[in-house]
Amino acid sequence: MRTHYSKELNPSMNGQKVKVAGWANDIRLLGNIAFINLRDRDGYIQLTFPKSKYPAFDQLKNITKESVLSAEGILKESNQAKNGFEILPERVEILSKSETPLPLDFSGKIQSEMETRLNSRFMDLRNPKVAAVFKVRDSLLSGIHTFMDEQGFIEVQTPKIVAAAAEGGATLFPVKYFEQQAYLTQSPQLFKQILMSSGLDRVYEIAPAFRAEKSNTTRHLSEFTSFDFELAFIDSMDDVLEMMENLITNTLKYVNANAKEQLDLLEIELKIPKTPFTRITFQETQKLLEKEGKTIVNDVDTEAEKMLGEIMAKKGSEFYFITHFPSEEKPFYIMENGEYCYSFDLDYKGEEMSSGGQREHRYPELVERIKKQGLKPKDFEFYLNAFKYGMPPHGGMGLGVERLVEKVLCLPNVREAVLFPRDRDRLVP
Ligand code: AMO
Repeated sequence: MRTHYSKELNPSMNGQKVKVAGWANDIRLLGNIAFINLRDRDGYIQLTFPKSKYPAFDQLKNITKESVLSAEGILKESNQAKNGFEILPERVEILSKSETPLPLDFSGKIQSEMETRLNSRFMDLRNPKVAAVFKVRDSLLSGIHTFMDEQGFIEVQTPKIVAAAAEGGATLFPVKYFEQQAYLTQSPQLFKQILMSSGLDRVYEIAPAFRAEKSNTTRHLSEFTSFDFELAFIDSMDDVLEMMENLITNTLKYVNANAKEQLDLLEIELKIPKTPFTRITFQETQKLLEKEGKTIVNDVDTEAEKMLGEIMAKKGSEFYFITHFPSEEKPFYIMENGEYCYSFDLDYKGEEMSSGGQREHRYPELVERIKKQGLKPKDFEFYLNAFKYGMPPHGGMGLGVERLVEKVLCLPNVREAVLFPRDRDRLVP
């Protein structure tokens, strides 16, 4: 239906016949001339209709704002038009007439509530700045795929309907699975670990994960995109941390190189962090926060995360690892060493992006840890079997893709980084 997208047109094509298509972003009907500002995926095109040259001039009044049009005509260089050219259409076809009034002013001139915007997300996304978020997200995911591929990881898909909780029972969504009780997966954790004993010793997955988060916050979703990797034959947790920081820097470089236009539109200057990222232990974190009057016991709560973000920003670190959490705080699959365990969180500007660690690969120790956490080894038989017949030392991490997009683009809410967010109150659209 088109010969060119807006981006592919320029004044040097003066005199050329072109066909364009898109939405009627703005319509101005004057006595002897009319203008339609046509919007497509990449930008805007000015259609100019002098009454004397366009026989169907009177029919232009039937076009409503946001109707979908195609227009064929001659491109003409013009100093008055924004892009330095306009199109003088010979023919315009209304492909889909828009109803009025519109459910949302998506132009950004009037600030709409997030709820209103999400209710009419199809229209909200017609705002180029809103759409740019998803182009950056796409670029970020391409960057991740590129890096993982270069590092010899294979991409896998593991089940989303599962029989056991990987991350504790509190946030499980139950599913009736024929005659059995099943759940939506919270994380591919158990499966990516099982794969470490299979010989596929570097795997990654980017897939939905589900958490029945009871409270509505700006950083929690009921359905999020979990990017996980698992790496076998590691000497220590440091191997995972190094992979992680290379992954982050390479991915951000990729985004800078491939989504420059969108970053500019969103006025984001993306800084590439220096490696190695700062590493602080949980104990050191406790001390740093204590100085600021904040006490943490076993975990870094949201307030503490934010405070730590400010402390680290002053030291020039946007990305930093918190390592060696107390053993009882972290899931059974993490390897412990007495009081603390080989686990880490990767935080970015005061928010947790990822957590991971070295896993307990020794069967007897793993069974002990499961029991210690009040769980039944029998419920994890399918997982534990993989540890009985040759399981290499391994580690890995899980990262919330939406949280990374949120922080990279300085968005006020994680929902801005999801096309159709799912939360405590939202199931449609
Ligand atoms: P964890 O539970 O910390 O670890 O989750 C990993 C990362 O996933 C993101 N995340 C979320 N994002 C949005 N909404 C949510 N409700 C939500 N829950 C988690 C966060 C978090 O850092 N199996 C381990 C990972 C591992 O050890 O490999 C796990 O799932 O960014």
